[in-house]
Amino acid sequence: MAKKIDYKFCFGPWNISEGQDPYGPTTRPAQTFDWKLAQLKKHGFEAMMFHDDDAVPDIDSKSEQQIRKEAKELKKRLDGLGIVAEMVAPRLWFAPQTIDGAYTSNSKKDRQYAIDRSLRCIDIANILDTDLIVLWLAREGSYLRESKDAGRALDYLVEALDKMLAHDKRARLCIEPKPNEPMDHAYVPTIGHAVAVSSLTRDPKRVGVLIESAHAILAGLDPADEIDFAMKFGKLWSLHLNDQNGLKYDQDRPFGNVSLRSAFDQIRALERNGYGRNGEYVCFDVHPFRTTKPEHWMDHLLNSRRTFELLVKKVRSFDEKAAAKLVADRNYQALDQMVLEHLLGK
Ligand code: XUL
Ligand code: MN
Repeated sequence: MAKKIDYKFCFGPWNISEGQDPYGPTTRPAQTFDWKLAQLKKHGFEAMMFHDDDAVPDIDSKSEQQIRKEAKELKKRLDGLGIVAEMVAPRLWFAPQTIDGAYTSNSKKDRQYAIDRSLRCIDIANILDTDLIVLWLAREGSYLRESKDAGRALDYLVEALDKMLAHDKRARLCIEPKPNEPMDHAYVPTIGHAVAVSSLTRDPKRVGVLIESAHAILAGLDPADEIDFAMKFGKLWSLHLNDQNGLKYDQDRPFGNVSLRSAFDQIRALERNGYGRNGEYVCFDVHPFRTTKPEHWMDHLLNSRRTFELLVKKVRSFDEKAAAKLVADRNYQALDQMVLEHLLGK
């Protein structure tokens, strides 16, 4: 039997957010980036995810040279703390140039901004010694159907991915699909779409995917099936575990918060496909509740990791032989109860 995987965990600075939502301000005091790095280390997480402007603040106002200098300084700090950078992601949804989309904007000049910024992001990743570039395509979609052309958008997107692939032969691009929010309809809403897009690029084997549980649920899909699908193509290079209560706004709840069974199924899919065997991290894209007091600031992350670890034990102690017998006998009623009782500790 293959060796059991020891998982490595990570999160991003935005996962220790201060409680703001679209309808109200922060509910916890602002913290420095260094405090966030220290929390990560203190609580035994191995790596941090970065947006390009987490690594180099105010990136748009800085020269290439200055960006490199600051990225090098950050790398020194990370090395000193023993923290790995899992990935760097261009934040392409904040700038005035991305009001009408980034890679798929109707404005040529603005599309160029998105590409230039992505190339700087790859430079930062290089300095932070990660080859993983995460692309959450936040504003690549339509709000008003007649304002865009989905086929043309795909051409623009592939053109941008090709420029990134050409810029650095080592970079691996990891598309994080999400079906909606902030757009009404995203152009790359699911893992199937992302895998299809990869096949149009100049180097498909360097274009993979990142699955976020909540995003799959928002697309009406089962995150466990998305995991099996992506891994069949060898494309699951990162993971944002969390949970989501139905088709609402993106909730980023703690892992297992809504459905323990779905969380169990996601880990079962990860285990049977060997996720982590090539050094992939388990990242939690979870947010503290707005009501969380400062003294409980890290609990959503610690709880997500604890639930993950407890469920790994549940997956490893699940009687697969007995389950297979019930499948062979088409006794899915008994299989259903077997899963429930296993989760209930019976
Ligand atoms: C947005 C989302 C982002 C990405 C990183 O829903 O999940 O935080 O994970 O850009
Ligand atoms: Mn995410």
